[in-house]
Amino acid sequence: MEELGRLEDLPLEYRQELLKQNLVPLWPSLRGVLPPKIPTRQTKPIFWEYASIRPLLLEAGDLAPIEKAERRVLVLANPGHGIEKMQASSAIYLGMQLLLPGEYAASHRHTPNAVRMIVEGEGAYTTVDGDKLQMHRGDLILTPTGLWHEHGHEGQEPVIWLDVLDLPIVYYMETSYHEEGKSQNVSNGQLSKLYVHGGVLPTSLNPKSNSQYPMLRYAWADVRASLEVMAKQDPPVEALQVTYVNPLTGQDAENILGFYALMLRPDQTLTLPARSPASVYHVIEGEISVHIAAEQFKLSIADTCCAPGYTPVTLKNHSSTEPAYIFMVDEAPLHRKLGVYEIR
Ligand code: 1HN
Repeated sequence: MEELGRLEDLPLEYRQELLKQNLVPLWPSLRGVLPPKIPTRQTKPIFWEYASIRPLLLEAGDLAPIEKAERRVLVLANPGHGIEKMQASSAIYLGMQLLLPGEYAASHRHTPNAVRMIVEGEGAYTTVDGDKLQMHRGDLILTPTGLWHEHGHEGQEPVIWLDVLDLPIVYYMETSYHEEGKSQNVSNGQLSKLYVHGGVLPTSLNPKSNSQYPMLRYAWADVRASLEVMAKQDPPVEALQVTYVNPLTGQDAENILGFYALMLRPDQTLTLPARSPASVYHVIEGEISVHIAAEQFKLSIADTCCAPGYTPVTLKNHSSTEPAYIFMVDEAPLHRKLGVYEIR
């Protein structure tokens, strides 16, 4: 990249004087922070195979007792950011969490927003803001900023889910912290179950109607059914995609990251245009390939990959008979709020 004068070309004495006063000349670094036309991205296209994570996560079940670990998680880290930073992208954190039968992960709350995408196993629940939410495969459960949450397991088999947080950006802003709490009282509200169909909302007679986040669980059965209805439309809808939204506002379910479910018809290829946010793809059902710039990944059920922003992504269903279903995450709500969202 073209430089605007080099630091080394300045007199040594001058540089030392600047340093002493905590001053830095901009011109040698200007092109670095404002590259021409397209941002420099540390986020690399990376793929994580569930079949390889699973045995290591189960081994962590022996190595890390839940009381000591608090949350038993293997983080899906993007080496482009430095693996120790525990980031998938600049704003997205991903982790696979294991809860064993009988275990309890104590109540806490924190500033980063979280969601869980349930990957495997029955019988676990998470209680968020007093709402006890059962976890079934494919369900999306929200833990928005500041809400108390705890996990428990009343079933027989290990339960595994994908955690998605905006931790990297909240940490970068120096706003990340947590509080420990006591076990929550479960309210009988089952508020999330009241939000069943788009277009109608329960008229506010319930005691928690003041909650900013009335819907905390999006059952996979319902989301899948919505995609199936879209798939039957005539004329056909090209991109079978739904956005997880807050039913009170119609806006994205959380403030920073966006969550979506996509259906690919048998043999369908779908190209998503280059957009400014980084994105994550996680297979709920089916076998797909994901092309990201020069990389191509083959994803089976529960596999996950991520793509940098400003890069087109092509999704392809490998089956000629079965649809494929994909959970997608991006940083679009953040980019829109900041005014930097772009489609190229
Ligand atoms: C957290 O609170 C959970 O509550 C999971 O299950 C993963 C990663 C970073 C920070 C907080 C949870 C997390 C986390």
